[in-house]
Amino acid sequence: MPTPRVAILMGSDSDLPTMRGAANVLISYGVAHEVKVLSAHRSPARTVAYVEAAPDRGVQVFICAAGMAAHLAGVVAAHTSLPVIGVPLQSSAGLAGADALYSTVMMPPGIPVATVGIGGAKNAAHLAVRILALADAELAARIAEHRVDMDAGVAAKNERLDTLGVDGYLAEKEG
Ligand code: RP5
Repeated sequence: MPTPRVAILMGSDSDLPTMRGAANVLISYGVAHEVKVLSAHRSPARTVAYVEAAPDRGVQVFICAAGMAAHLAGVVAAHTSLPVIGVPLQSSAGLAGADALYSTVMMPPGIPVATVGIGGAKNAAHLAVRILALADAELAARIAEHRVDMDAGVAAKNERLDTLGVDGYLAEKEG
């Protein structure tokens, strides 16, 4: 197994379907990572032990996802000097993820959590890759390629839209 450079942590296995998006982005960049269920509330000692041991195992960035009263990212940030990216998740409680967003983003000065949007698993991974790329020229080149690909994708859509018109474009997209 390659040394994991990114740790994707989540409060529950019910978060996995969303966080698969983060893992897939890291796979697309060829960034070694590991995925763990660790709860700030249900398994506090296990969570802290994992975070404290992670740097020696090669982990350089943490992505922490949780819903409801989401304290995972904050607790991880309290126990490491490595960058922590928080992903607030929507839960079934009916607050549409605003509960987790506030819990994750409002950290006290000195203990930062770089918080992405609600359910922003993919962007968390893109941000982790950008952090790693500061000291990894190969990864930086792959990010540049990805940006070119995105631009080409937008250009292709406009070309199709010009060719088909709005109704034809939507018919093709939906059909
Ligand atoms: C949070 O509580 C987890 O991150 C999850 O989003 C939410 C619900 O957890 P389960 O009851 O589905 O395990 O800690």
